Amino acid sequence: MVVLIAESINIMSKSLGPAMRERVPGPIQEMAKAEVAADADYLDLNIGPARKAGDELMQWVVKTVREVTDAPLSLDTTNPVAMEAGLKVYTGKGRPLMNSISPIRLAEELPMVRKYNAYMIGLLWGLDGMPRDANERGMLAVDLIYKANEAGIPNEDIWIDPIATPVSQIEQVKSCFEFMSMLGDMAPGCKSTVGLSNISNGSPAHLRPSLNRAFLAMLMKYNIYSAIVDVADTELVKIAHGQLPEIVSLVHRIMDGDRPDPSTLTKKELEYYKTVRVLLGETMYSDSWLEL
Ligand code: THG
Repeated sequence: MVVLIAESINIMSKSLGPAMRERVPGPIQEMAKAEVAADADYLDLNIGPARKAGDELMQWVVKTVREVTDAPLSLDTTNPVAMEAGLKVYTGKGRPLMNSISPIRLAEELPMVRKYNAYMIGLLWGLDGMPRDANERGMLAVDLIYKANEAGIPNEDIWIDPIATPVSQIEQVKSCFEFMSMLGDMAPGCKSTVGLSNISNGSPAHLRPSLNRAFLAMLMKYNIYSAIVDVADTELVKIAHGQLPEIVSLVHRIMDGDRPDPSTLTKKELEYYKTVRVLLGETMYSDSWLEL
């Protein structure tokens, strides 16, 4: 079972962004109920950088969602003042998840993790931006975990996010997998997560689920603990819940080098086969990869 963090309550969303800015509770509460009904374990409340009155916005979103569900929440903002404001009013089931903790804001963010008994998602984002390869991710992870431990946070409360990039940046995708294969040995006890939909950012809408599903099945080979996902994708939720074991094992066999005869595969298996080969960097990505 992969722990699912629902992504859709997001300031970037065409429908919910305006609702957040104008403090209209209805659409946000409907989405929260839909995410819980779709089996989300956490609801991500992403208010972005929230430079202007971020503290008031985060408190409003937390309280608005709390009126319809007591599901655990993931507070997602790069504004530490807004983060703390949300933690202050946090109630409900389970511990809060502090999302998008970054090496560049650790001094402000780490003390809050203990103070509010939260879990933390640590982004492997370097002081000069995106890490270039798996080793840079490793160095960032070691440094982040060391500083978190120093602040009294045990590995079990740290969820490492290697940062997924769009499939068009295939070298980054490969290094994300390589890093995930090392994480268990590097940081025993640490958990992991990934913003799954990042992989299909910029791809045509009707093709995004194929990429997201294959990416999740591949990450499961490295025992990914959780993922930030669109829970409206029921096939994706099934994969996460272990309800499509034959598909997941096919994906893992392909990753191990097995190349089944495509004519023996069902239509669905063939779709995964093609997509996994794109994500392994064996087939060049194009918006028509499934038709090849
Ligand atoms: N890691 C961590 N947190 C994260 C991310 C990550 N939080 C934000 C983001 N990345 C994950 N959340 C989303 C939310 C929405 C989408 C992608 C990632 C998305 N939305 C559609 C779009 O933009 O086309 C639909 C938007 C709409 O409703 O209008 O793709 O990597 N730790």
